[in-house]
Amino acid sequence: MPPPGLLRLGGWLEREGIDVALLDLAHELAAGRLPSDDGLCDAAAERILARGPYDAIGMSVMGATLPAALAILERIRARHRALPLWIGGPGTTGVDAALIERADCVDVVVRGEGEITTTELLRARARGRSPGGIAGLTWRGPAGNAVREPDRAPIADLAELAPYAWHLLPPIAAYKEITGAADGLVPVDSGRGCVYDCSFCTIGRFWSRRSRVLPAGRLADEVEALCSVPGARAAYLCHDLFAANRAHAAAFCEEMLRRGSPVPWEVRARADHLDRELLQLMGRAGCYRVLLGIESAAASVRDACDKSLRPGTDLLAVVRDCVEAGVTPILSVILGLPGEGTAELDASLGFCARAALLGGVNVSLHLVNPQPGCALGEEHGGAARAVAGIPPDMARGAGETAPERAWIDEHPDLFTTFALLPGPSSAHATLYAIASELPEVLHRYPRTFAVIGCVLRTNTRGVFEHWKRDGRSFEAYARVQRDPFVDDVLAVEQACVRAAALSDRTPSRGPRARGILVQVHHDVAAAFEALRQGREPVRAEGRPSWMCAVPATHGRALLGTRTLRISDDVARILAALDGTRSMAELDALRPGFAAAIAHLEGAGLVDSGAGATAAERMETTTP
Ligand code: B12
Ligand code: SF4
Repeated sequence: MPPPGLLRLGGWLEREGIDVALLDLAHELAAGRLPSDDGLCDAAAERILARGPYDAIGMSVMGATLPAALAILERIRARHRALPLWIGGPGTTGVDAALIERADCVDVVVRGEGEITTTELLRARARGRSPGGIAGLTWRGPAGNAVREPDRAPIADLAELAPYAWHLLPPIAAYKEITGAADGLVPVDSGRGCVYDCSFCTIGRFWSRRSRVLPAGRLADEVEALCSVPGARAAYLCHDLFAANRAHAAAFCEEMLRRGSPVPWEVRARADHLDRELLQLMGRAGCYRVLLGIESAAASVRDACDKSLRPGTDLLAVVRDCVEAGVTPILSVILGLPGEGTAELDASLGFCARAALLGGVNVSLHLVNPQPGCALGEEHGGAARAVAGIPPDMARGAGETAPERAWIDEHPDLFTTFALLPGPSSAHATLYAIASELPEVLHRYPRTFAVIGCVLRTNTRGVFEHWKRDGRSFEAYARVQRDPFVDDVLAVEQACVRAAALSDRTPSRGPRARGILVQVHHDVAAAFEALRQGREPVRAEGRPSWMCAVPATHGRALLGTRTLRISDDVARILAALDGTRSMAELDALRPGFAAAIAHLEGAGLVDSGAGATAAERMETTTP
């Protein structure tokens, strides 16, 4: 995705009459216009300078990209000693003074919101004045020391923000072509900041513990405007606290509904800011996904990291409300937070496994990272260390070239983004294995996983460890349990995986069945329902029967799959609907077919008549 902060900042500066150029180095790298090896920073510096001359150069950083930014700036400084070099963005949190003291290639750090501070800085520079007295800056004083000006008061009304300066970056379509992402997701600067101060997170402090939103009408305008942006298909609302202001969230939804929900959108939010009624409204207004910072299912661990979740919040109920509203929740859970022992870890993993049984839920597990600028960084940064083979999530894919490593090795305290909390390597390795492998298994095979847990009489971690000791793929591991009930459940879940991936867009002559048929020997539908309700399933063996896995969609988004128990007759009809015969031909073949097909279409099992570009075709499997 393109950088929303710089699109906004660029628009603001242009509106102030300032000549701006933007260069997205991440995009240049992805497009193959920069090398990904040790020559990256040299080439990036060349590329920046080739578009000059400039009065000043600013780099936008996250903790992950800070070493690369410094390596690039030092190369620019070597060529142009007098050119002012500035830095801004979330990666400066907590390290602004140290950067000024230790990095000769940084003259000024713009802390927090950039619009007004950068305008004042540029004006001062144009008049030949020093940055002294400009709120929001940390700069190098005459004696070489870091001067920290007071914090900048945030812009009170975000309606004052400028529109994105789209023309300063490649078009969205160029971003999407390069990454091959079909999502067409575009970031919308929908609100800024957070009032909380979770110990592992820098966002609250970066934005001075304030939360502001773009007025609902303006936000709806910006989301709707994506309709006319080639390559854009959905909006990614950047604000971390969607629905902190419930009235604003509801007003935005109503506004989107009034406009016919023209663009699907997704948000990040806290579980204690959502409720059933709001989620239903969000779902109707086009929201298809919400990222929820769960952090830990153990209240003691959440309290220890100052999550400050409203007492009495029922996390599982919120997840269920999301699912029922057609909004896929992404559950972000951090493993290894201070205070997490085996019981707390098991509570978190159990919560994830339980939530996955609700269907259409994504689990996202992370290892904790003591970044600079947050309480964990302050407390544990000194003892934090990089662990070979375990890239911290906040730094994944960064810091790998020699110039970046040189910065990290020389100043490890500035780059704890690349380190993990102190602890035994074996504990890191265990958590890393769980974080990297459990989510996908829970996504694909939540019920098989749960049924094996019932058979083995063990918890989520127990099944995971048993599987890992076996050493095979999860599917093969499930099969070697040699349990016909597990086989049936696995077969239906495998059908779901394949149903979600089915996509046949060739035109058909007539009705075509959707999904995948599986023959089973147990009452799998009843077992699934029991699991969904959190009960142990009963293995009810019976005569062979049919289940059908069908893709479940919400607007244009694929939410997951549904499974339906169907009769032998329906299975026979579906198997005959391969799209090669028109409705009239089918009806002539067997009178009454048309009525039956219309009924099945209503149940979502069949795609309509001749000429339709059906989305899915039917397959049949027997376990
Ligand atoms: C959208 C988003 C993305 C998008 C777009 C990223 C981008 N280049 O901006 C994508 C998906 C690509 C992304 C990727 C990553 N992200 Co991200 N992302 C966000 C998110 C949700 C919103 C950012 C945003 O739009 N903020 C609103 C705008 C207005 O603010 P802003 O960007 O900070 O810009 C303002 C000021 O900072 C300032 N400013 C910024 N830069 C500069 C530069 C100068 C010179 C000046 C003067 C001013 C200035 O002016 C802007 C306007 O006021 C934030 C969370 C959040 N809510 O902040 C995480 C966040 C920024 N991401 C984060 C991370 C870790 C990453 C990744 C490193 C993850 C990974 N390992 O791959 C990658 C890095 C990719 C990259 N290219 O660098 C972390 C950063 C933590 C930290 N302290 O460094 C955050 C805070 C989320 C978190 N979990 O804590 N991200
Ligand atoms: S984790 Fe979420 S609630 Fe906590 S400080 Fe960060 S953005 Fe705010």
